[in-house]
Amino acid sequence: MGAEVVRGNEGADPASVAFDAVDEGVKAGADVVVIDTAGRLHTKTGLMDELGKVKRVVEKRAAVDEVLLVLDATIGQNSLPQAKVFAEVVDITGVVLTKLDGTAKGGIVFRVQQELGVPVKLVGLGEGPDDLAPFEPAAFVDALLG
Ligand SMILES: Nc1nc2c(ncn2[C@@H]2O[C@H](COP(=O)(O)OP(=O)(O)OP(=O)(O)O)[C@@H](O)[C@H]2O)c(=O)[nH]1
Ligand SMILES: [Mg+2]
Repeated sequence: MGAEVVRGNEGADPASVAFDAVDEGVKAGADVVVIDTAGRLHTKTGLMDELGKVKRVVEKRAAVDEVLLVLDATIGQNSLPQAKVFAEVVDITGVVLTKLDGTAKGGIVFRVQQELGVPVKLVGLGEGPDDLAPFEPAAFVDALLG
């Protein structure tokens, strides 16, 4: 996709890598810096604490505009406890619902929305770079009930 990737040394503190990425983005005049917090299980307290730290450290360099929680539509009810734990650690501003191109319809996002009070902003409709699309509520409901 042509994005610049900022890496850290193996074993480096994720918060420091995230800080460096934002620092480089600011210096380069980038429009957007995306921090992907790969492989984070909500049941692992250490990883959740680390996530909170990533946000606090990054905020020393620039304001965080969005905190998106990516939920996999195929995991159904399991999304809810996951969303709750993430919301305790960081202020989530929106949900990304992936894998809506399969048979899963992602009805759990109604509960997630009620619980977190934030909108679904993007949906995943495939594995290609153009398959992340803005969420269209009417089309979502039609697919859910259709
Ligand atoms: N069909 C389909 N596949 C998707 C979608 N979103 C992600 N995938 C696929 O699902 C797999 C896992 O996606 P990742 O983005 O690596 O998942 P992740 O949650 O970031 O995983 P970790 O970083 O390991 O925690 C990949 O093969 C993706 O291409 C989607 O909306 N539709
Ligand atoms: Mg990942």
